[in-house]
Amino acid sequence: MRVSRRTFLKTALLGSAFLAGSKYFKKGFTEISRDEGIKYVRSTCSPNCTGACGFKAMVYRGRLVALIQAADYPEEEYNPRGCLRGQSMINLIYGPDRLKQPLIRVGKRGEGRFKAVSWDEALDYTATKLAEIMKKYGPESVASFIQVPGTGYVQKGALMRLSSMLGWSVIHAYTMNGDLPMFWPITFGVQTEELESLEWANSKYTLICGSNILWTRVPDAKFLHLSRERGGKIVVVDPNYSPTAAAADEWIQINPSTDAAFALGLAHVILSEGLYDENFVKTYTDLPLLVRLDNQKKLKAEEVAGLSAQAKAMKSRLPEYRECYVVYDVKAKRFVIPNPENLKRDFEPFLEGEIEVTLVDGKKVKVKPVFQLLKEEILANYSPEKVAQIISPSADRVKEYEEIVKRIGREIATIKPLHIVYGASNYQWYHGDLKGRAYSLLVALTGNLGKSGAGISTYAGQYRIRWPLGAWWQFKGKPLKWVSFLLWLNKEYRESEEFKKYNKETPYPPNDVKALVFGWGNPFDQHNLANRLREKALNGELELIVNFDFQMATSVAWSDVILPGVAWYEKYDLTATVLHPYVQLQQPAIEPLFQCMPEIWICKELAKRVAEKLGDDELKKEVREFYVNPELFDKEESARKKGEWNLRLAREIANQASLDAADLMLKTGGPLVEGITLEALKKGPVRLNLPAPGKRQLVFYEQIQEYKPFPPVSYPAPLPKTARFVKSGRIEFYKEEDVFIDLKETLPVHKDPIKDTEHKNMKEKYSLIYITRNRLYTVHSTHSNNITMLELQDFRPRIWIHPDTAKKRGIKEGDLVEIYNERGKVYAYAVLDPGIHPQIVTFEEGWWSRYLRGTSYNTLIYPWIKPTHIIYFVPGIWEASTCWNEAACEIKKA
Ligand SMILES: Nc1nc2c(c(=O)[nH]1)N[C@H]1C(S)=C(S)[C@@H](COP(=O)(O)OP(=O)(O)OC[C@H]3O[C@@H](n4cnc5c(=O)[nH]c(N)nc54)[C@H](O)[C@@H]3O)O[C@H]1N2
Ligand SMILES: Nc1nc2c(c(=O)[nH]1)N[C@H]1C(S)=C(S)[C@@H](COP(=O)(O)OP(=O)(O)OC[C@H]3O[C@@H](n4cnc5c(=O)[nH]c(N)nc54)[C@H](O)[C@@H]3O)O[C@H]1N2
Ligand code: SF4
Ligand SMILES: [Mo]
Repeated sequence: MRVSRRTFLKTALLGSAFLAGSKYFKKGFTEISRDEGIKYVRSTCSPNCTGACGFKAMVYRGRLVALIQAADYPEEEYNPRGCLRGQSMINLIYGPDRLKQPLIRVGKRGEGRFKAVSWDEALDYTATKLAEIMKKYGPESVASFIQVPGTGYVQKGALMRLSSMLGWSVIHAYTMNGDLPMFWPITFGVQTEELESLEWANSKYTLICGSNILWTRVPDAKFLHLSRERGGKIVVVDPNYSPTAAAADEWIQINPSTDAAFALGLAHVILSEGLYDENFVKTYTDLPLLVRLDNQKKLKAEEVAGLSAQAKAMKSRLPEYRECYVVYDVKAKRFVIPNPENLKRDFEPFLEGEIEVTLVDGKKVKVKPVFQLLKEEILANYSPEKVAQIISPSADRVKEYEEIVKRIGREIATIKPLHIVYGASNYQWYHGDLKGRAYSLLVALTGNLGKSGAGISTYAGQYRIRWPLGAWWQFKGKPLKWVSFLLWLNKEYRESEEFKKYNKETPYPPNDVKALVFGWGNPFDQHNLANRLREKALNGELELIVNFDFQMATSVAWSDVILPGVAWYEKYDLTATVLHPYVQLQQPAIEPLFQCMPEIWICKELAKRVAEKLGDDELKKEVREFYVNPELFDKEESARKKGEWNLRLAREIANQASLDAADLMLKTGGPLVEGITLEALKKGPVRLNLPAPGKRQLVFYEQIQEYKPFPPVSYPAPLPKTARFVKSGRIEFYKEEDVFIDLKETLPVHKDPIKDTEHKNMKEKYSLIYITRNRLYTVHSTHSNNITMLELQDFRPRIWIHPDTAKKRGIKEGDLVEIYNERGKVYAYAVLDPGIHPQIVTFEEGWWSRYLRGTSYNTLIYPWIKPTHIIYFVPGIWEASTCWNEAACEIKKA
């Protein structure tokens, strides 16, 4: 390298100035002990990635200098966890986009022009606006949301506590993200269940259906390899040759969203060859329950002559969410009522055939067991021949696919334990619920639940509430008022006949949503479905937007006030993830940079100031209890009065308040966290007290091994809210609610993608499907601006397309391409990849608009709502969920 004399001199001068200024200069570098002033703090990395990897933060003179994998999990296999994103988090904390102080917008929304203001000014401004909106439209017209709680129960809980205290609406991010796999509540009555990743190594057969584990579970992917080393087989079902497919024993390329047909084809093999686990089916599922052929409803015991008295007596002893159904006992030769509260079986139900039953009114009706109906449906419509026609990507491979279906059907029925991983991208389609119901059928038919290495899992973000958090999340027990994100965005649907017909319980704020207060999310990139969020910001429908980010993400530019929060090495918090069932403590390694503040403090200040602006004396008194210990609140107020208040004091108090909140959640969290103390967590991770041996996270261990009824509880919803989804107490493959009958979805069936949605509106004009998979180099849009990660991507957003798709449109490798439909467009550079399905355009979500020439990849997507998803409303458990991939598009050279 050539250095000009002038540059050389300048550098040398700067260097010596630094040395002269350093107090260590006189001692000489060699005299400094390497350990002097170096400390390590155990914390966790915490974006919304399912990772929650333990890290040791190395701090030197108050500055974070390195992040080192903690490698201190009690199970050696779990060590170490981490990835390059987590290790280069320093790039964000000290990066050029880091927010420094509170901001108030001066330019137009989206423009990104702000004035820097003091905390007092920002908080008072926000509180005044919020109080005005609350008075004018009612408190529920302010909506807040946090992202996935598992990345931080304390600070995120503070925003929930604030929302509960002030009576705001709350949007559930899990459904906003499209992460709720609807087949879970439909089939099992739960939000989700899963195997922890350590258990993957115990599976002998892993069927990965549209989950890109090698990219999206970086620290867990090794357990797949471990499974293979131990003789397990890994099969990937994906329309695209994903990085995970490349690491598998076998890749089965299927047409987009044809998984239900594929799974039912496998079920065909299992049923027609008698390979199913009869005892499992009879004991744990609704397959033996009888269905009336006259009305397609399950036969209720109280309808049956001779059973109704017994049914009434039984029901009076059961919780009201249970229903008494009927099986025909072939040994006793009579109709009997299985106990929905105890699955231990003392009858021998018949599974196949048809019989007549006399009802209390003397009417005779024909009934069949669900098993019989299911078998008829599958034998008629899902033979390997028929399925091959649906799933095969080309006509000349149909015969080959027929053989594949037969072979895989036999393999999964005979090799145990079987684990199915049903990925988010795969269920994020309009009919994703049907696909999940079909995949669940496979684990039930083969008896692969409740055991080590067996089950079906969906891993999507750190959403899961592992134990009750209400003591902190609710202010004095005031329940949260939920509002559905998709209903908010989709006014047409809200006003449609279909909605009116099927919706019974989804609430909506009478005066609409007028203000948005959020943190830990970047919705103006990640969720601005069909530009609807941006529209609401631009046309003034949203009167106030308040954001807590710690860096200048796109949503900051769309906000009116920015109250800068802090990153995870600057505060205390509790974390937990679905992939390894540990509770961990985040501890501050450094003081927050600039004027950034822990979110708990921001929420406390907003609570106090909104109460004042509202002039509500009750609230003004109660707000002392926003921090668990009111003395901490008093301490800060008294310092303020004496003129002794400063940021450092407020942070110290906020840190103590954070620890108090964590302690409260552990002490009130019940058996799963019993005995887990902050003291223990300061040293390292502690496993949840799960019921399976070794405290392992297995799928429905207690239901299968101890005959407990379905569902287990899904926090925070109380059991009566969710148990009504599976009134039989069993795994349900037959759904009898009217909407399922109307849509012909009482049983799992295959329905083509796009047909019921896009092509109803846009006809066949857009023949490609736009899939936005998750990116290796970012966690959603977090790390979008990480210089290390950008370098690995040539600083370019890309789309992956099949060479034939490209050729037809005159697109060459590296060309700038416009991907568009009637709703929006986005730009990216073409990668020609023969592993991509010819009908698919794969874009990697998570790019900030600034890297996309101002376009947004989420403008192409529409907020579809399926009517089966609105018949109940339990936030984050049964409600409409975004389906990102149900989007048709076209591409051209830009
Ligand atoms: N690196 C990284 N990791 C992450 C995240 C991240 O942003 N970056 N985000 C985390 C979060 S919150 C989530 S929700 C998860 C999501 O993680 P995943 O569940 O792995 O989802 P994707 O990566 O979007 O898609 C996985 C695969 O689904 C395939 N697919 C799409 N449609 C279909 C279909 O119809 N059938 C089948 N069989 N396959 C299909 C795609 O081709 C793709 O290969 O990842 C988590 N982990
Ligand atoms: N088209 C399409 N869109 C998608 C998806 C898709 O597959 N396709 N996937 C969806 C899914 S599954 C998900 S989970 C969502 C994710 O969507 P988002 O949750 O909106 O994702 P991020 O971009 O990670 O947003 C996190 C933001 O919070 C900030 N942040 C991080 N930690 C902290 C903190 O401790 N304090 C504060 N104050 N701020 C913090 C970060 O700087 C960042 O701006 O995206 C969804 N959007
Ligand atoms: S980004 Fe995710 S996988 Fe990577 S270190 Fe952080 S938590 Fe772990
Ligand atoms: Mo997610």
